[in-house]
This record gives sequence, structure tokens and C-alpha cells, in this order.
Amino acid sequence: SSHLSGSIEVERKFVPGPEVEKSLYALGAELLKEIIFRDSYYDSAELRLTLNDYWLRKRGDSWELKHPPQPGTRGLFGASTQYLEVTEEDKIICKVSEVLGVPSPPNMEAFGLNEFASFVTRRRRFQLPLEESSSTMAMVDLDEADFDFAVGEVEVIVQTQEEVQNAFQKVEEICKKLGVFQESAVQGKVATFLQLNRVEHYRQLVEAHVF
Ligand code: TPP
Repeated sequence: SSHLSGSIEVERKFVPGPEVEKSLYALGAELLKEIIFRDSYYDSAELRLTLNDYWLRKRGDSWELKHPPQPGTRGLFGASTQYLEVTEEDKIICKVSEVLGVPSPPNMEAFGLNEFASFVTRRRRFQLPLEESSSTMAMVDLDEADFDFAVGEVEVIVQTQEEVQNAFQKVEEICKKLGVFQESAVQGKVATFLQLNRVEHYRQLVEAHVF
């Protein structure tokens, strides 16, 4: 809705075992699409965005920003996360200038940010059938990144904070049904990329409790 700055993405990552596809089809999931995209992530020289848990990327030709719903809070529920996803460029510019403490430039390029990660993902997106009691869709992504890393995620998108608790429950329930529920957090693509390629940046994020 128009008063919100984006959708709330509630998700939980998992290590995709060899049986996960079978489990998906057994639950009635449908393969929606297979897509390949490049993500390039950006930050200031001082790493001001990522140290505040702001994730700015160009996916294909589009800018996207993910950030915690309330500034300074981590939207955690066990090892599940909630992030706001902003896709309108003027809103992204507004948020980024706020976090960096600089005036809003006319376009993204004028921030002069540095790329700190870039990789290609092959994603297979599955859609789970709707249960009668709920109106929100659940998606399962099976991702393979080009640095030899595979990760899965269960994701529910909601529009209001009131819906978040239910979404967390639903995401956990789906992980359990798929046999991929792990108590502790599973590292995603960006964290893994940084751990492999940008050790000092990774260390700072761990120290700041972002990872
Ligand atoms: N996941 C955990 C468990 N902790 C975190 N601090 C983050 C993620 C930080 N984070 C939030 S959004 C994001 C990162 C690194 C960008 C990448 O999002 P991700 O969900 O890994 O990739 P996508 O599915 O959007 O491609």
C-alpha cells in the first residue's frame, strides 16, 4: 500500500539437501520459473550501509535496497529474518542519503559508491499451494551462485507489521515440512561471498553483529 516504503520479506535460509526437490513436489509445490541474474552490491568507503544492515544492490538493471523494518533493530525470529525491500529508485536514494548523512543526489551513480560483491545466481523458484486459512503466498527459492555455493530460502511477503508474526510461523512450518529446518542461521550468498573474498569487510560485519 502507498503509505509503506516497500514489502516486508520474511524469510528463512536452509542448506538444500538432495531430497528437497522431492519434498517440494510432495507438498504440491510448482516450479514457477528458473532465472539467472547478476547481483552487484554497493557501499561507501566507510561501509556505512552494510554496517547498518542496509543492503544496496543492482540486480540486472534494477536497484534494490533491503533494510531492517525499524532502524537499529534486527527483525529476527529465531534464525528467520524480516527485511523491507524497496525497489523505487527515488525512495532508495532517499533512504541511502539518510544513512550516509549526505544530501540526496539526482541519481544513484552520483553517490560514488564502491562495488564490494558481484556474482551470478541461478534461481529456481517454487510456489507452494495456498492453505485455506491463509491468503499469503509462500515461495521457495533454490539458488546456486557462481562461486560454487548453494542455498535455499523459504519466503513469505507481507504488507504490514501485523502480519509478520504469522509469516514467521508459516516460514518455520514450511521448513519443517520440507525437512530443512535448522535451528541456527544459515549463511546466505553475500555473507559467504564476503567471507571468501573480502575477509576484512566480513570481520567488521561480524564485529558489528550484522552477521
Ligand atoms: N541473513 C542473515 C541471517 N543475517 C543478516 N544480517 C543478513 C541476512 C543480512 N542481509 C539482509 S538482506 C541481505 C543481507 C546480506 C542481502 C542479501 O539478501 P539474501 O536474502 O541473502 O539474498 P537474496 O535472496 O535477496 O538474493
